[in-house]
Amino acid sequence: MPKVFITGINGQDGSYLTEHLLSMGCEVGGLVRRSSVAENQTYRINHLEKDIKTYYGDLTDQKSIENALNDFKPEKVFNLAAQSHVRLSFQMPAFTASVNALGALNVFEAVKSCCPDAKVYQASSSEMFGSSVDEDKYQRESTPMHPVSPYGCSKLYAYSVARNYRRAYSMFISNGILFNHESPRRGTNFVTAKVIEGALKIKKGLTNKLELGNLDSFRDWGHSYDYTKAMIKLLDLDQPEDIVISTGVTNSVRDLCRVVFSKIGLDYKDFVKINKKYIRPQELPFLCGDSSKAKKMLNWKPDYDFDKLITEMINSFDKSL
Ligand code: NAP
Ligand code: F7E
Repeated sequence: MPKVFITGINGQDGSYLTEHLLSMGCEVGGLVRRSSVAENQTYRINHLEKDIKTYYGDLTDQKSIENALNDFKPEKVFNLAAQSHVRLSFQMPAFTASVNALGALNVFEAVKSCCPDAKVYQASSSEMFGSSVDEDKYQRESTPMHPVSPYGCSKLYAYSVARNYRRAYSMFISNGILFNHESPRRGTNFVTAKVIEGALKIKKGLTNKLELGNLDSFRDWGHSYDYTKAMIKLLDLDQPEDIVISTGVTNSVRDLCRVVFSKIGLDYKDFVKINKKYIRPQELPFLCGDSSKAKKMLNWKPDYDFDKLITEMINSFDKSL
């Protein structure tokens, strides 16, 4: 079975992807950043520790990527590492570009020199579409990309250089253009996890309000468990491709609040307050992905819908609070 290397292995997607790959019998290695609190750093993959090989490294340090690849000798590389928070990318634009854009370039260069035949997955994002929506209100592979955040711009650079290296150096690099995906392992400063954790804390009497930003943006929310399966299928193709992964169903942040609070017997209007600090300098107002290409080429469709995703996240956060 193939040897697979993952940057961002301890992130939300990295942990689900590793579980899928190990269950298929793959050998899995990955890059982990040094942190002053090492025990927090790897909480999502601690249960997998004995089955994987991790290397300290950073996407901004190309030598560290090369050292890991030369030692592990992968046949597939998933580049999932990123500064993945859109609002924070406005506060740290250069850092975001350095990790997400130049960091991806470092990964492609490291693969080119250490394991040029390896198939590479680049974690591209629906945030690259920005303000752009087709007339039928979907985004798809052919939709023009007009990003509206430093994060979106950084991901568009990585997406473009992936396509460039594919043609220039005949490298196998595929872009998975993934719409928002969540899970019980989602960081709590992303809106689904924040709303669920906040609502449960209110229910338990630990706080009496939840402060949010824009309630009127729409997102197409799926589950990381499903989306990481699509990543694997994308690299199983014989040719590199750029493919949208989405549910095709969109909900507003207000819908999310209504559903979450009502599932635990509360009315969100009594507790949700707007705090300007969570409003972005520029917002992406609407996302809804057409994943027909994934259905056709990957035979992929999600198992989780919005309701099943939210229910699982509520149950999981409830147990851990
Ligand atoms: P995540 O939970 O934030 O994980 C990001 C991972 O990248 C973490 O392991 C993080 O390590 C690592 N990382 C950050 N900076 C790094 C650096 N300089 N060098 C090495 N590693 C670094 O994100 P996710 O939800 O799993 O997303 C995975 C990828 O898909 C990301 O590239 C994200 O931008 C992209 N994406 C996500 C979504 C989504 O909705 N989840 C949608 C489209 C695309 P630390 O723990 O040390 O920070
Ligand atoms: O925001 C609004 C916010 O931070 C969703 C990343 O995984 O998906 C993710 O990026 C919406 C936005 O995700 C709060 O303004 C309101 O409209 O959960 P989010 P995101 O920005 O869509 C894309 C596809 C990625 O690639 C990214 O890596 O919710 N919102 N109030 C809020 N958002 C947050 N975080 N916190 C609030 O208080």
